[in-house]
Amino acid sequence: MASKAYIGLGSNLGRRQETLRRALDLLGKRGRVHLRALSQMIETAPTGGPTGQGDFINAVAEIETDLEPGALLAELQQVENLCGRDRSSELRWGPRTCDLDILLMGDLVMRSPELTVPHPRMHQRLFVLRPLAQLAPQVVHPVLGRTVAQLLAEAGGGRK
Ligand code: A4P
Ligand code: MG
Repeated sequence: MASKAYIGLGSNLGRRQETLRRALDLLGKRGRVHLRALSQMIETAPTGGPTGQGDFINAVAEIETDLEPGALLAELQQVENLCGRDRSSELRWGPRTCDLDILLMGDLVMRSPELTVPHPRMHQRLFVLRPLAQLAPQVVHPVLGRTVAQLLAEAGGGRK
């Protein structure tokens, strides 16, 4: 059965918007993931990581897929690689051409060494919650039991 999932996209190296568009295009063309909606692309200051790295472009996509969670992660990582990501030369939370994270996947809750869903830091991050709230304000976080709109307000997203 197909599940609905939300994917966080981020880039702060190279042609950021173009890279994210290419990632979405590839995901669609490869045929395992169906793109249903896309938030605006927003420019955000980097959270964590080395100082001096450039601002990010972030967005969230709503998808449908028949893939199991682990296979969806593998698919996202292959697309990251096709978009020029080279993990071997990266610092934690440092600059990257293309980061695709699984934020939510229906009501799934899982924690394995490779994959944690919902994404463990999504509820603290305005660069995730703002675009996610454009698509899914009433979706409930299955661990925290609060809607995306509530999480955004609690993270300070109501403030300018
Ligand atoms: N992994 C576990 N759970 C997941 C999941 N739900 N989705 C594992 C995707 N991957 C998941 O990821 C590291 C490992 O996390 C993977 O091998 C996978 O098995 P990665 O893509 O290599 O690196 P990452 O995403 O940088 O790691 P991490 O620690 O998840 O970073 P965050 O927390 O996502 O932070 N500031 C702004 N403004 N915008 C950003 O987009 N991104 C980060 C990355 C930091 N600061 C940022 C931004
Ligand atoms: Mg990632």
